[in-house]
Amino acid sequence: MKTNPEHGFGTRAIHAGQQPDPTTGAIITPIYQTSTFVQSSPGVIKGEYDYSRAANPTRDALQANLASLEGGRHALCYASGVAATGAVLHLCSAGDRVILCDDVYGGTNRLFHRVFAQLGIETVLVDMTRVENVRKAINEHTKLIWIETPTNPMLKVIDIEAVTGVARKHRITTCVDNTFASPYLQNPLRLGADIVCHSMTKYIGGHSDAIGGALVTSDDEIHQKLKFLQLSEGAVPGIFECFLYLRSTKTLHVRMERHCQNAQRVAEYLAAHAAIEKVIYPGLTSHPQHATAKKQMRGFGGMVTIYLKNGLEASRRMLERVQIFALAESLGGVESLIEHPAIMTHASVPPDQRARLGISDGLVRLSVGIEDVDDLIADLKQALA
Ligand code: P1T
Repeated sequence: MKTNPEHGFGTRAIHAGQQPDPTTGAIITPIYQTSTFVQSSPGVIKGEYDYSRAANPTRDALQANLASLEGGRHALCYASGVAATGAVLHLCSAGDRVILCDDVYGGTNRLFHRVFAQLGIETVLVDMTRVENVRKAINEHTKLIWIETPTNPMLKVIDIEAVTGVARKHRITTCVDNTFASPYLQNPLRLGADIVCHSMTKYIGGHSDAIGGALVTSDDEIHQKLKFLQLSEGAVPGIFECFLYLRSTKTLHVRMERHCQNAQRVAEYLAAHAAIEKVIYPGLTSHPQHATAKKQMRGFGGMVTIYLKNGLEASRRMLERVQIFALAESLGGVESLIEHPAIMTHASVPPDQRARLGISDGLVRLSVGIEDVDDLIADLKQALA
């Protein structure tokens, strides 16, 4: 079926980028598990394909699907979310400044500060919940503004339209890491961003069985540069992974609805619990950027962050006692996960930066899955008893 941008999200999720196989009629795009394509004469290829690092039909179908879901013209897929992030950073050169929001995934922080810093790219950390902080950090060398929203793990919500508006005036490229929201809840290109980045490992994949990343843009020039880098650097996903992601996006809208419902219930339950000092969830009216979240997101997502009253002792006890929630890094799968950012996902963030952000020993992050919510709440109740 040919889809168009007017089709609803669910229709595009299931059909965009995919046609029945022309040779057999198979409804599902085949796994073209091949590294190369035969040529009849040097340089004479049958269709569009010569070598799978450059392009592969299964990956092309996934890329077309993701472009449609984000409302973009082009998508490129990568071997991981950090590989996708690195590809965007390679648009910068020595001497350039990048403005990064202060609360991001620990691996993103490490990539900017410990890999690209060595190549002469300066990173300035900014709390982007105040747009004037972004304005102040811009200088003549600023090439890129990297927004993650909601942020990992503090769930700050950044006004995408406000920040991209400032960037546009200064001709600075913007990239939004949309991993926590997924394309179902938020479409940054429509809010002025130049590039959207995803760790497909999370909600897009949704089943905790593959690692992958993606970039989406509507800017032809940026796409051509990124496509050249994808070919030249080669951090492409495996073909079977592309098939898994293509299968996963078909249910993204249904999964996200349930993630949002369950997370809201879990957040409300924990907010009223005596052992909890504070709950951070964009869907609670107590969240400082609740209004921004309401404006730019279709739902508030599946991530909930909490502070326990008794620091490390209480958080360790809770994390060891959960039965349905699994103690593990990562997020966005159908199964609920729980983790300790200071010791696990954000251990690579320098301690003083963690302290400034509030990533303390009492902080616990929940990725609320799509199990029966009453069972999830009962599990948290017994773990906190
Ligand atoms: O793990 P990978 O697919 O390379 O994705 C990196 C990444 C990028 N952006 C965000 C917002 C992320 O949360 C991640 C990965 N995050 C975890 C593994 C985690 O547990 O937070």
